[in-house]
Amino acid sequence: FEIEKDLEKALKNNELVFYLQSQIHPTNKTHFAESLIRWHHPTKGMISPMVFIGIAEKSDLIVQIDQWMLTQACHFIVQQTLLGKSVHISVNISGRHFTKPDFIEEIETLIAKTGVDAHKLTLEITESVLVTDLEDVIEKMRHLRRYGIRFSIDDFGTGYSSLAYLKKLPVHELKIDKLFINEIATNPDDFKLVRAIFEVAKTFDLSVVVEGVEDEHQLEVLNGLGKPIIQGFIYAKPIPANDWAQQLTVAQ
Ligand code: G
Ligand code: G
Ligand code: MN
Ligand code: NA
Repeated sequence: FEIEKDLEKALKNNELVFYLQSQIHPTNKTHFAESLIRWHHPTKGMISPMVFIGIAEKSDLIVQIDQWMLTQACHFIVQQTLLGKSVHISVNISGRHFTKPDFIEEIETLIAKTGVDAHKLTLEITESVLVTDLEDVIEKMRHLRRYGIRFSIDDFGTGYSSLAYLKKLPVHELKIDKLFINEIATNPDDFKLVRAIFEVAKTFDLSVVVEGVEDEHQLEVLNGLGKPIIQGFIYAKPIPANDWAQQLTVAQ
């Protein structure tokens, strides 16, 4: 089983599947979710992105995967909006993709082609992007923000970039990785780290999404620190987008 070759086929043969995981906001009436890819392999069954994203990132395959997902997400937003549902989708963008010279153009084309309201779209990038050409990153974000697109830093705190960039970067949101959340209710160091990230977010007026919340103890600790957006199994697992859509209520 050669992942690279099979992935190319998967893109052609419609084997990729679009999943969504709810992000629970303390107040907002809009339904938020992160798009997460799955691969329905003809003989191996469902394959987790943990297995293939890393390999795809070694080539432009990851760009094609991201583009496939972005297109799905935009069509989904348009479709739900027509049904009177207010949704907001966060899409993962790999570093290789974001740093492409024609990234802005690609997103502009996507917005034009799908007719999506870009205010309903967040792009998640990781810190790895920020250690490349920071001026280029800022320029791209500024440009795309004009359409209403939001930016989020995924896996915040797990990379090697410095905090200095935060004051320059036109991002809206930090996502705290599950790694910091696992023992937040029992490990004082993890608690202090997460508290520090909340402080940083407040300083720069950024939203906080907390990933990997699985139990009430974690939730209690987090709600004591602020009122973050929660993405975790305690509320919802990633499910096929069509199933996710079934549970939505009409806005107003
Ligand atoms: O559910 P989870 O196992 O879904 O996802 C594992 C990893 O795969 C996550 O780190 C996530 O960022 C990554 N991932 C999921 N979907 C996509 C995608 O469409 N594009 C990229 N670049 N990464 C994705
Ligand atoms: O792109 P990112 O690394 O943020 O992707 C989120 C990852 O976290 C996905 O793999 C998703 O399935 C996973 N995830 C989200 N919530 C939970 C949780 O509560 N428990 C576990 N084990 N994984 C989670
Ligand atoms: Mn993500
Ligand atoms: Na993460």
